[in-house]
Amino acid sequence: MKSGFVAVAGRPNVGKSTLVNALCGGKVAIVSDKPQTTRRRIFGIANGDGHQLVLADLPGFQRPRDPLTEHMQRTVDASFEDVDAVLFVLDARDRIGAGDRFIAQRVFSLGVPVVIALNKVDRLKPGHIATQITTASRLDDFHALHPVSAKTGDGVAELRRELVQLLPEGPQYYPPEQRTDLSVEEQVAELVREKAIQLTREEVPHAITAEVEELEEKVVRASVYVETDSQKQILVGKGGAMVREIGVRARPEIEALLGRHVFLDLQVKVRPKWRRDERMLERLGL
Ligand SMILES: Nc1nc2c(ncn2[C@@H]2O[C@H](COP(=O)(O)OP(=O)(O)O)[C@@H](O)[C@H]2O)c(=O)[nH]1
Ligand SMILES: [Mg+2]
Repeated sequence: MKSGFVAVAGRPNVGKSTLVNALCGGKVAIVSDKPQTTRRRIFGIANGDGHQLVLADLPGFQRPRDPLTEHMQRTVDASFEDVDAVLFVLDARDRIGAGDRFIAQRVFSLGVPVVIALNKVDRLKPGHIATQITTASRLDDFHALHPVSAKTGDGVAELRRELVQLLPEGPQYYPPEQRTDLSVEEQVAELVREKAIQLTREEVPHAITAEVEELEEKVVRASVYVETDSQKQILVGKGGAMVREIGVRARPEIEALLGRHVFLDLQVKVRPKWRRDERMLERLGL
């Protein structure tokens, strides 16, 4: 069979995680309109006839500002080693500029084929897409360029075929029913974090992390951590309205993942400066 690893590179927010989900045909990675939603490397596994494509969804390239973002950038760097190809994602709705060129320098020097996905072409005028394709193609000597919409699925099947063609002969790395390398607990914690991030603004999303304390037949207990009391107040909300809303949004997806009904018990806790706490980062797999 053809099998191998493709790292997904690009600036924060260009739609890397949404595209990985689309390529895998199901939700593997959480998504939000806030940068830094993806904090660790997550394998999304796309299985097909005679192939297994393992996509490494990654945090966006960034200048490290604290131990957390430092760990994130280290993950990105390490994940470029030993890949069969790179999927370089650009945002068609944004100016293709210095940030993209900076990443291009890295990915085009790896010595593996680079496939460019020009994402978010949904509802863009053909003329605008054509201009962006021209700008993107000036970046470097890419293997192929695919305009896609991770949101509508346009162009995704063609992109998947392209990536599969680049894979060498290899073993089946994961059982075919497996779609990610995260444990069930980690997937549940990510879903809780996604809803919390989607419902908050400004600095708060960056200060949020989540952890599953207990996963039983009928009960899931999870903690949402923030760094300060005022952030906790926001996450709890008036009379507990916010934390309830997080639960309302997360529970159906958790139940779909587990394949059973559960009671979701969410606690909001303060953990000062957890982003600078190496032990906490390790515990969270960051
Ligand atoms: N319109 C549109 N929005 C998209 C598309 N792909 C992703 N997005 C949105 O872009 C934002 C960032 O997506 P995400 O996958 O988290 O980006 P990442 O930071 O690169 O992983 C989210 O609000 C997505 O819903 C797309 O194809 N079209
Ligand atoms: Mg992401």
